[in-house]
Amino acid sequence: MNTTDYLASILNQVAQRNAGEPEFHQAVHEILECLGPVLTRRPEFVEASILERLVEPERQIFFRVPWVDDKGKVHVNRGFRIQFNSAIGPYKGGLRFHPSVNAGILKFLAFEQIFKNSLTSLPMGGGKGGSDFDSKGKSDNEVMSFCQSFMTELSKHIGANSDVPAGDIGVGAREIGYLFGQYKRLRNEFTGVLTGKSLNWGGSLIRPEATGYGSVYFAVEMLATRGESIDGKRCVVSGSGNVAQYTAEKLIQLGAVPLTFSDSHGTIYDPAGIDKEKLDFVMHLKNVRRGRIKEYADRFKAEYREGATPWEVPCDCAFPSATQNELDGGDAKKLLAGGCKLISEGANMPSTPEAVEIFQAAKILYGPGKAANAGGVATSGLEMSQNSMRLNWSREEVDARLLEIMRNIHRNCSETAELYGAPGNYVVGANIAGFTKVAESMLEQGVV
Ligand code: NDP
Ligand code: 2IT
Repeated sequence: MNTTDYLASILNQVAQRNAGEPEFHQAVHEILECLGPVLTRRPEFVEASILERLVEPERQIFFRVPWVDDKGKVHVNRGFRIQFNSAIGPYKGGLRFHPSVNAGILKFLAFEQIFKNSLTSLPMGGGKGGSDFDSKGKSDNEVMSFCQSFMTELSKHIGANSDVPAGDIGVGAREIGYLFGQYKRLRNEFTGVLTGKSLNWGGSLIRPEATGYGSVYFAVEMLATRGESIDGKRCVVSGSGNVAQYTAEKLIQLGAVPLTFSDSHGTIYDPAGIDKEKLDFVMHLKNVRRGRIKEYADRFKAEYREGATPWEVPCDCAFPSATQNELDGGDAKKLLAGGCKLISEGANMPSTPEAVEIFQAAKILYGPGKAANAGGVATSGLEMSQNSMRLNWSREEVDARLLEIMRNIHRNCSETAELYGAPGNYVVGANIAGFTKVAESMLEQGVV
């Protein structure tokens, strides 16, 4: 069988075995379509059935999460942990709490995580978990009740040396606190079993900022290849959660001008630019009061676009930082028409395949999520190191390491793309570089 037919047969098998999971198929397709040239150079990967093994999670854990609301009513959610690949380290990846969560979404996220974690150069395998729990409108007490029940089951399957979860959509400092408290109570162990912890009890400085900061550092590196800087660039940002907030913070620090935020209800557009004071308002609104982004437009002179995304706002750079498939082909065309020259993906798989194709055809700078947003998990890796050593690095030290890691990822992606005849193509570079390290490790460890 030639390489094209071989890759098609694997994709076909993935589609059949994982029916009704379009996001997982999409993530596998996006990786596999880059791997042809690697398989030609490295036939031993085909002989050892590396791909057949890679697309099958090592372990999937599904469980019931019963919990009691403030009125005494019992609810039941679903809990998941996908332990996808442990070739290069303990499973590592976030927990997502959102009503849209199902096995297919978490498999796509865990699969992406394998290659992202490989790119960081730190020893972390790929995993992801979460629940269809919706924290919107729930009291802190209800969120705690849910988290304690969720961890009661999850605690049987994780550990500082086996699987180390963290945050993702709907899981921030509050949830990590409740989850850690319950783990410690069940196991009578104070370990680095979660990352994104509070600074008071084993967290790392810069972890909250890391995904957004890293996405901007990656953008800075991409711009440098064209002799440009981020200073003065007008930027659109989607989402208004952890990643979006710290993307905006770093943009402001570097002299760029964020223009938008969004949430699942709509987008705010501030033509005057979002400055530090306005960002502080957003952080309080979203992290403390847990309100809607619309309030920004009530507070400052800005436009609120109900039901809209930020992609029609003219800009130099775009930072999709909300969720998967939030930017489609039509949006990609709008961005290009508005003058956009760079996309750095803070979210996981935010651009549809059509959008990616349009960006690549236009030869603009396009940094795929698994490279551009790897700063979050990389800093989780640094948190694990600090926990193992039982010490804390300073803010400057962690930030310097994050910056160095993002520069290395950029260099690795660029050099790999060049080596495989696709200069400037960060999709090819990230997928091949991330894959090769994992595939070699699997080969070295035998058939497991
Ligand atoms: P948060 O929960 O802090 O924020 C999520 C934001 O995205 C909110 O503004 C939310 O709006 C919006 N959003 C979520 N789902 C949808 C949807 N279906 N449609 C429109 N908007 C939506 O999550 P994070 O900032 O942590 O995560 C954002 C993205 O970044 C995700 O793709 C995540 O996987 C990725 N990521 C996160 C990392 C991290 O360290 N946290 C690391 C690497 C990637 P609303 O409040 O209305 O739901
Ligand atoms: O998608 C991601 O990389 C994350 N949600 C962060 C994972 C982590 O373990 O810090």
